[in-house]
Amino acid sequence: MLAARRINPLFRNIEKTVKNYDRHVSTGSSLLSMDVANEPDVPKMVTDIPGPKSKQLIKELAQIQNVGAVHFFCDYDNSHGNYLADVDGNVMLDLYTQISSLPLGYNHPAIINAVSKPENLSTFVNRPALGVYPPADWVSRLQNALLSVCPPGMTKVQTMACGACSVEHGLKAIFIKYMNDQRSGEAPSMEEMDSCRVNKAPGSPPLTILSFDNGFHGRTMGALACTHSKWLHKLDLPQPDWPVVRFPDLKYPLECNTAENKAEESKVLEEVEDKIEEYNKKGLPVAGIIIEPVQCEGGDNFASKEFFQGLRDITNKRKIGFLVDEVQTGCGVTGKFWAHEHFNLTDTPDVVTFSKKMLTGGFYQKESFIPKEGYRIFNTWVGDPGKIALLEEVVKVIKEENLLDNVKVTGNYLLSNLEQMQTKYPGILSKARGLGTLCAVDFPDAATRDKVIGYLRAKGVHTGACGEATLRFRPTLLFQNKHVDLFMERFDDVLSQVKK
Ligand code: PSZ
Repeated sequence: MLAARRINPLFRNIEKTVKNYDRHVSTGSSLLSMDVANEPDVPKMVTDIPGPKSKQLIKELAQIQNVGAVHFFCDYDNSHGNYLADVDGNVMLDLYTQISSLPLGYNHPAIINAVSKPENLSTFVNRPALGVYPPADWVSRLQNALLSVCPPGMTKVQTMACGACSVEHGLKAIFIKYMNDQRSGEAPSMEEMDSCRVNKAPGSPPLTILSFDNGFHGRTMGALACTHSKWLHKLDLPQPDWPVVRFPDLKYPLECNTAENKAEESKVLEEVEDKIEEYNKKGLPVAGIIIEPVQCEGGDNFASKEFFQGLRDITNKRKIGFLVDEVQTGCGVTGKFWAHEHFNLTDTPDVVTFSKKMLTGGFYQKESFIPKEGYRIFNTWVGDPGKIALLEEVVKVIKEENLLDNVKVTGNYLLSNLEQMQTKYPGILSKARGLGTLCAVDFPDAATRDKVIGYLRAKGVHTGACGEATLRFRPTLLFQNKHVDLFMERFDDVLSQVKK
């Protein structure tokens, strides 16, 4: 850290940044009217993107890796709050935030502070195999970082590495619970223990998980079997025969299509029941259902709380698992800490997965879904205490600064502005929708959407796409109305250009 202080301009600024931040926190000022540390007032664009330095680095990286997905190289030292700097000196308002994974933006003083505290040094230096050799502060860190923001009614948490890894292990917890119920809690037979090692029944039972078309749950093999958004994720990879049901296709504006949307959701719930019956009958019993509270990668598709209540009721009635994947919707972006809190479910989900803004992967689970034996949900690291130390700070800031309120205020403002823009540009924008700052709007086609994203970036606003023709908003929890105004001004310009 000392060596870094000498050479890294970021570290030179730490003390100043942290001191200013401490002053801000101690005065208890509200972020709704507060500047984020070191954030610029406006974007600054000096080159095309990718600029010459980015292009050179992309060329060099191409000698080592496939660079087909690299947009540009970033200058993280000079990125602050909601603003991302690139290596060519461009500074953009970032509404995409590393694929929706920055709770407090870039170089937040509370996080820098956590990294620079001497008492945290060992946590960052020594990475333990947490499942077998946890450090003394592990319990209190779990309590501060993860249990203090448990979904209501849930009290157990398991850390993991990334989102897909969390989904994988969440699915395993569901299968293991299902088979434990089948055996009425008895120990497995010798035959089961022998046969599973070579992928044969009865130890490897032909169980399935029901998922939804256009859902995204990660790219590892089990998670991928539940992922149905783009062919690029799936092509050439063998997949198990697991049931897939379409996600409700709601008509907008919602308030003008209530009856139709209700009928659509009831129909999908019937299709879920039918599909479970079909798979049970053909000897591939459905052990659980996995779903995102809002289908994010698949196009920001929303369904009503009644739909989710219906699913929870089906899974409870049939005694199968219900996994709610909050990797992208969790950590406050919808205005509640967990998106499924909006649904008033009759019972908590059985498993809730998280990652992205939570900085660590993992999942909450009902106690009955924790396997009896150790080493069943396990790997070398089972997460990373360094990330939990950072999450502790993030959770503290979210609470101290009432960031969920900030998200509600900014989210409402963003959505009402999108609705106004949709009225102004009816041929270009449709289906403005959102919960908190997790907002989206549709374009007539991907080409128009991508053109708008390009033009916006040239004007210093970095946004992201999802689904076929959707623009999505994934800002930090520090995103404020003034940022919305700045975006809308540029959005209006770009749309009037596209309209011509
Ligand atoms: O292209 C990709 O691999 C992307 S782009 C966005 C994601 C992945 N999102 C990750 C994600 C998610 O949105 C949901 C709802 N569930 C699971 C995942 C997987 O998380 P990671 O990427 O950490 O494995």
